Amino acid sequence: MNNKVSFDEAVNELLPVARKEKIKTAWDRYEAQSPQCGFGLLGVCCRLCWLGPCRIDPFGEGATAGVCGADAHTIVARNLIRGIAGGTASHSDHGKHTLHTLIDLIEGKAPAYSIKDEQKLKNVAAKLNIETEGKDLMQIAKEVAAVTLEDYSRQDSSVGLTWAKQTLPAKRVEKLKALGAMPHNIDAAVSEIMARTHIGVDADPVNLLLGGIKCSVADYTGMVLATELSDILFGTPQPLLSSANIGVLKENAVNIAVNGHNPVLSELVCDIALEMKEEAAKAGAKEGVNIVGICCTGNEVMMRRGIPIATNFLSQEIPVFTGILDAMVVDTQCIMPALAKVTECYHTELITTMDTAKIPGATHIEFHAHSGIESARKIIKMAIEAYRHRDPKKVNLSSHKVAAFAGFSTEAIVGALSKLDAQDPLKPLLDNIVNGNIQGVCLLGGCNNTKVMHDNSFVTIAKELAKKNVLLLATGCASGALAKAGLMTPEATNEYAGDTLKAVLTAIGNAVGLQVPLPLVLHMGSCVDNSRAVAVATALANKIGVDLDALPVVISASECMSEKAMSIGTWCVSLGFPTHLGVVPQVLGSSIVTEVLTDKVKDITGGYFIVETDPKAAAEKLLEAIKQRRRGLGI
Ligand code: NFS
Repeated sequence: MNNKVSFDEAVNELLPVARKEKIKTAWDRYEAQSPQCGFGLLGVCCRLCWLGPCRIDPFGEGATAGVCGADAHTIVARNLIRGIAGGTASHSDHGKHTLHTLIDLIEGKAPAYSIKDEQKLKNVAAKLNIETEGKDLMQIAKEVAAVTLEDYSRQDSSVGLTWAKQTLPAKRVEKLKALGAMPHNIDAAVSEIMARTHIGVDADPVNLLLGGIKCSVADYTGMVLATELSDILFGTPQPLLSSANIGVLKENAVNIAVNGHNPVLSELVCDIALEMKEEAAKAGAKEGVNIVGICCTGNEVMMRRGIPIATNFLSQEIPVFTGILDAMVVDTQCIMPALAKVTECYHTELITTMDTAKIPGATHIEFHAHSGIESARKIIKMAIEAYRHRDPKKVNLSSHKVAAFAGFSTEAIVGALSKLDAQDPLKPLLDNIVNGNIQGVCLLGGCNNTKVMHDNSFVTIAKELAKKNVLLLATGCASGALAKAGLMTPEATNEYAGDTLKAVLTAIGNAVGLQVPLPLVLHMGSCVDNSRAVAVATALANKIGVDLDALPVVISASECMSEKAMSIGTWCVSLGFPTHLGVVPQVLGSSIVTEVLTDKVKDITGGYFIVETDPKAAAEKLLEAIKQRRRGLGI
């Protein structure tokens, strides 16, 4: 098999180590799965009841319906919206965990946590229409928590989700309501999908897709509240300098990778790591404890603390092959169970922490908000112990490490712009969009996928769009890829940005006292932090009195893979954005579903999917979508 699987040379260099040791990685497992099931790829396989499994012949020569009579359109639509429900459940579960940590704090049951950003709490309260005058912080937090809890528990279906209504433009909220796509309760939206896709319920593909749109609004809601409550508890990110790629592991430190999505645990691990420096030194690790990040937990701690990011989703097994990763602590989502087998061949401890996310072969150290400090200590102790058992024969150091700026929260972006215009911070951004210095904005997000070369599409699309003066934002594993590729630096702006974009990023860089341009790609955080990009877009839309679908803002998920990516992609379309997918979604078995997603949905939400697997062609299509929006605005 080809050893050049990635744009990231650290991956290409360490993969042969695994091959030599006969350890299988995601790329080997993908090869073993190939060719993948054609029915599955088209979405025409139904396993929803035990009459089946049924599958539809895509060539029209065999079965045209399952045993119950469901045809390809029904089956494809049901499969898709079940994926959206899965993604929504995941994000909202993350949000709920953060909410319950806040509630535990308010009730005095989470001594390790505090309100780190008081101003953010007040701003959130104001956004949710909660009066703050004369109330102490804990009272405000209590009321924010109560309003948030209602979005998970409201039974009155005539009332929409508060967080969605208060964070989206009024015009969008009205549109969603008119479509019947404003949920009243996040959990209910998920269970509604499960119920309507049961055998013998909703068979109308278009109605099913509308259900998917409604659920995706619940997904957005779970994400925005997860981001905002995390900022309250852990601080709102501000620009900082960090580093990226596997070279962030240190030979003389106890290296711990935090992997997953939930900052509730990783924040404590980072706090306690500082305290246990001496203990690590006693074990021989002169540089103490070195925390690095993987996937979205990595993005969370990078954004708030400048913790370096080692790698992203698809290459999460790779750091183990350096032989100097002492522990990988995982929380939830996008954690490959394969890690247990890979770490078994090394001294690396794999530690799971959540009741709902255990992996056979891993050590489980239960983590709860009330006893988090003890768990974090146990985890770090285990890592220090593992450090003593490193096998020098298995050490393969990687020199791949680049600088990466992160921390571009909405507040940080507005703060930087306010240096240009203190009274009206959005004006400089808007003026530059109107005069064409900035053609539009593209949010690069989403996962990695073995179906395309690792990290390659993100980098290609970013460079192509930057050349054409498109402002680039990034989240999730896209930001991991772009950070590793060195695109989150001022140098990248100088090298790749078109002249007018460069001038704007330089002007802002100078205004904030950097004396260099802002980075080419602004790191906005983890996947739930896609909500930060919506906040920027909403502020722009509100300022000029239009809905989101009028803005020259596009989304690209060029290596999408997870159910969460399905739900995010769908809400991007629900909110009105042209949304690129660089991996073919499993819907082509239905002409109706395909047509609705790529075309007809435009008429109802203004957004639509662009499916293009070639990154250069994708960049052109995204640019064309931006130009179309500009024409619509008459600019
Ligand atoms: Ni998003 Fe983050 Fe990565 Fe994809 Fe998984 S880690 S939440 S789902 S793979 S971007």
